[in-house]
Amino acid sequence: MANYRKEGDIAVITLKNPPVNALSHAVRSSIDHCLTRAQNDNDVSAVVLCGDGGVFCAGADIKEFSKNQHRLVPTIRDNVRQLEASDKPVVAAIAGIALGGGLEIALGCHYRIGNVNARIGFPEVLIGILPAAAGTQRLPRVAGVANSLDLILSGRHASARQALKMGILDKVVPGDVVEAAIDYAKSVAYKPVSLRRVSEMPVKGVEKADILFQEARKNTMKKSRGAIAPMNCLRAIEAAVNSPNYEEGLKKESELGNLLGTGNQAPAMSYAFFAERTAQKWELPGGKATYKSTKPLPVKTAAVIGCGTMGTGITISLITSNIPVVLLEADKKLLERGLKFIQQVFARNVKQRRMKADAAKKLISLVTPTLDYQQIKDVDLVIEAVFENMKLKKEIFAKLDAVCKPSAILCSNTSSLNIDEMASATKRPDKVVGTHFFAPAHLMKLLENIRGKDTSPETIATVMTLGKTIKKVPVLVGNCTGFLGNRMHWIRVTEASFLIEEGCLPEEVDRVLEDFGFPLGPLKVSDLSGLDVGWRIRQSQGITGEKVPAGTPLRYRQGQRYCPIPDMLCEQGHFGQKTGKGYYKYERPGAFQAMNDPDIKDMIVAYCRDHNIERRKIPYQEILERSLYCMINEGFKILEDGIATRMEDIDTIWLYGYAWPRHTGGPMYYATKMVGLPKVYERVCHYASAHPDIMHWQPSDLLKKMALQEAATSHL
Ligand code: 3H9
Repeated sequence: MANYRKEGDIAVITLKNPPVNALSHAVRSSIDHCLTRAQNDNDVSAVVLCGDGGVFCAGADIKEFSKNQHRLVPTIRDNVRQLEASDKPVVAAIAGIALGGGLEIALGCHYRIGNVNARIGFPEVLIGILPAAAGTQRLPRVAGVANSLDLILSGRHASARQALKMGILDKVVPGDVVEAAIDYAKSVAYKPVSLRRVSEMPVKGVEKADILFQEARKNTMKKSRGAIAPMNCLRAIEAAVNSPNYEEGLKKESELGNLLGTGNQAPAMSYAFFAERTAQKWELPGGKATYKSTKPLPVKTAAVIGCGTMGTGITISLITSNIPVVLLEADKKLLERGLKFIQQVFARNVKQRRMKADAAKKLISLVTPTLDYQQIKDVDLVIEAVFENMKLKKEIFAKLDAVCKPSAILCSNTSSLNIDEMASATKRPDKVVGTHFFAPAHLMKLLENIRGKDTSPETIATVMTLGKTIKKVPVLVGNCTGFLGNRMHWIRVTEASFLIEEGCLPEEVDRVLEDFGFPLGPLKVSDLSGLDVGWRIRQSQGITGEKVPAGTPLRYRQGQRYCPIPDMLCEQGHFGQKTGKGYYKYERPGAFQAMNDPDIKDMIVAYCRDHNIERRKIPYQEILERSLYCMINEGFKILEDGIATRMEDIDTIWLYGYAWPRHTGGPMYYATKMVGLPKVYERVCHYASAHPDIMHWQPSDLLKKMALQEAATSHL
């Protein structure tokens, strides 16, 4: 758990808990023992603390939280105290990462040396807690208030260079950091450590603290959207400044930390952390193949077909991970426009100092633009990203099949169309797969990979691995209309249109969901992604355009209730943000800020009047339940159908593709752990009987089964 060895008179303590040296109880106990041994050994003059496997430490073992084992002594705080109290200088040798509790124990050491590639941070806020092993009290003493607010509230990782500038690291070295730390330890071996004890240092940057806190509070309130950890982190940093001494600050940190530790948001966010990782461990239904049993093919070169918003975003994602891309487009002007967009994105990155100009130039040079299919014949993988038209996509897949080398994998970026139909245009259906990126593709983390009926495990392994390589969160799903994400999203948008028809205004629906924690309500999201997209799909399915005689109360399509308001908007050119009008109005086409539109209100009210629909005031709770439970019910149907194999897959897709508020874990976690399935099922049944003409309210059998099971066990 932690190794002890001696290099001359330097004791070297190496944390050993692969893969990230998390501070489990066993590791913490080992640190305690090793440190005591070093203290008691008269031949030891100084100590180096490092991590095994090129990693210093990723912090507390998050798996211990649900079992409360993180409270067993010695705690991380005890480790920190013991490190600091040592009379012999302790030098932290940081390779790889020092995160959370890992950084806290480093701050317990008297000196910190990092490797050039080290990353440092306090990501606790992302799992709903705060750096409660004195991190909120010690960082401001080392790096100042402004840097502490930046790191602790964002959870971001700072580079070694940044950490050096902030004063967190004393030195950054290019080579072996342990060797460097041993040399450093020798040089400070007999120096007194009292001046190096962080708890005895004053907080830095207190002069401007009031203004910084004021600003941080304003931003945090705006951004946290119901998550309570960010504000508690902020209060803990304030306590470092305002408490009479270090110990009092620590008490406040404990109080705030305990509040988070006993609430329901931290477990939800820890679940989300592991759900993302579980989702990447894909398996086929029935365990026919798994990520463990299947080797991916190498992807050294790729091609992207189509130079629109998606194609260019995908290209940027690939080249950013050093995968050369042949970018193919049928239209020369579009190709030029796409290339210009790619250049602009990198130019912006350079301007914002996210990368150096020469690095950007090198990455842009990885794009080979072309109008000629012959240029893609040798690539390992192709991603088709043309617009959503099956006929066109099938033509392209037939062409790709004819041109590309036999081992090449053919992917489609479709957001809803049938992968098997595209595969049928080729002689290699085993190598056809869906890779659904989310717009903007170079920024959004989710990659929804869709397996067709013939897609081989090797092809699946390749696109799942590719997802990780290009720093996305890949999730594997089955093939159905809308796949997993859009199938659920469309249901919530449809339900929103029924709510509007019955009495809500768009802003009322959106406000409830924004209060719940979404950055944008479903109707603002529809405006953002373009109302015309769904309209064209409905038109192609022949379910729009029919005029309804005035006086007819509600409209039906194929026996189901159908709300024509979204179609009416499109008929009037309201395509959303891009046309400057949708459910909302915008200052100009493309502007982001949605404004309530009195004309929309008039249009909705007139429509209801003309069709004898009596509008009513819909209670807040009903809007919330109907908006969430309809899609949760669909989530259970998706599990039933085998489109997803685990709840974690659904939650990960919603967390990363649709900005589901992380502090509630995702739709399935929220339903299962926060609301309770018996209650969700009861409300779904209630809405099913209130709206027998809305098919999506028919309760899922799986939901029913699990709810009844839970109700039965809770009565035992
Ligand atoms: C804390 O420290 C609280 C204290 O302040 C106060 C306490 C009182 N614990 O992500 P990867 C596992 S809170 C347990 O795939 P990467 C992970 O599940 C903690 N397990 O690799 C995965 O397991 P598996 C603050 C952990 O290279 C494997 O390691 N720290 C932990 O893409 C590989 O992970 C954090 O929040 C952990 N702390 O990224 C850091 N960390 O192979 C959270 C990882 O079975 N961790 N695992 O699926 C991370 O951000 C990333 O995992 C890291 C590596 C950057 C470290």
